[in-house]
Amino acid sequence: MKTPLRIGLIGYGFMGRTHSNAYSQVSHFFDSSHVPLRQAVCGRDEEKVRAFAKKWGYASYETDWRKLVERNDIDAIDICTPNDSHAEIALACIANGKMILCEKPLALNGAQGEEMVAAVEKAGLPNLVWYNYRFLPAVTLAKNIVAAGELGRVFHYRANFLQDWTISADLPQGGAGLWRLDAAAAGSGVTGDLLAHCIDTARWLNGDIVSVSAMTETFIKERVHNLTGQKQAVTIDDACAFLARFANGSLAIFESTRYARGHKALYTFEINGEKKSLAWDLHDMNRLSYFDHGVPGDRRGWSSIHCSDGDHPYAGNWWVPGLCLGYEHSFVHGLAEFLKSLDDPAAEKRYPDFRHALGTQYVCDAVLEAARTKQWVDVKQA
Ligand code: SOE
Repeated sequence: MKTPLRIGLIGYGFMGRTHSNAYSQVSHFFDSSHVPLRQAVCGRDEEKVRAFAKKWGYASYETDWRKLVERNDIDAIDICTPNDSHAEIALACIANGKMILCEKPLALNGAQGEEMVAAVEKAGLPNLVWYNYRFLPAVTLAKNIVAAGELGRVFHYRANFLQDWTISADLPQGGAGLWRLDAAAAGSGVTGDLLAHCIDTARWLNGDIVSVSAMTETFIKERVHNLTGQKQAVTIDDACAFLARFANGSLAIFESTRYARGHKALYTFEINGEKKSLAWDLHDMNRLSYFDHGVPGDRRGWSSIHCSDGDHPYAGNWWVPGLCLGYEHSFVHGLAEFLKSLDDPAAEKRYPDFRHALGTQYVCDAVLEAARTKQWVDVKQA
């Protein structure tokens, strides 16, 4: 028997679209006794939210998120608003007994995240944070290889997330689309927005990060604020690089910027173990680069696994072998994992829940503190 999972989506920007696509696709490709229904979408601009509801097949709309979370025909709320409202909305969802799927990062900082984790765990409500990249077949294959112990002792982890969209000094901060430049709405710049992705993947693959040393820079010091029309100080980190130690003794280097001319969204990582190394690149997302030192010397070299065969994670649920998947599939897979755990709450969770995302938040907080104090900082563990 199928159980409907009536979704209420709050926010309908870029992430609202990726999640709506996942709700519409998942039941066609992944079996679960839970079937998401696009029950309602919420946004402040009535004309726009009505148009979004029509385009994406939501049965109704609201213009006040408080009304949405109080509706008794909604089972789960998807929070796709800017970061400064995640905690308030999540706490209201919990008070109203709703499951939560929250856009990353979990909150503005660890203190907010702790309150969210305590409340959601006390209420026993299923919860997910949409760190999506781990659900791409090549990244999940990397996880499976590492988890099987095939790398042996891990020595190094390195990751980059590079963009170039904020280089122009004329770009304003704040408001729709540009709240990521406004520290009040975003909490931080590239650390919470981009490095948080790298940290989620890194912690999933290689375990806890225990200490960090960091530097940040704000290249453009003032920008016009869309909400006030005034030039205001920019207080986000435009770029951040940090060194880290993992609990397993390996060393890491992470870098992110929105000032790497030519790079739109280049997320890469590499992990080096005593027996094998793995590397991945978002621009070639279906491939996992793989080096096996166990191969005879004259055949040894990096190989490139195209993760599109039935043997590869998630790929068998889609088309025939060899055909590619894309960015949008990562959200479908994350949702499929969430539905799987509703079917079987005892099964291993492959998705980041609030507690895991709090651990990532603690790393971000420690990175920003390390940059501020120019000291190594120990990372609080979730
Ligand atoms: C920023 O440009 C952004 O859209 C992030 O907010 C997303 O989380 C990332 O996946 C792509 O880049």
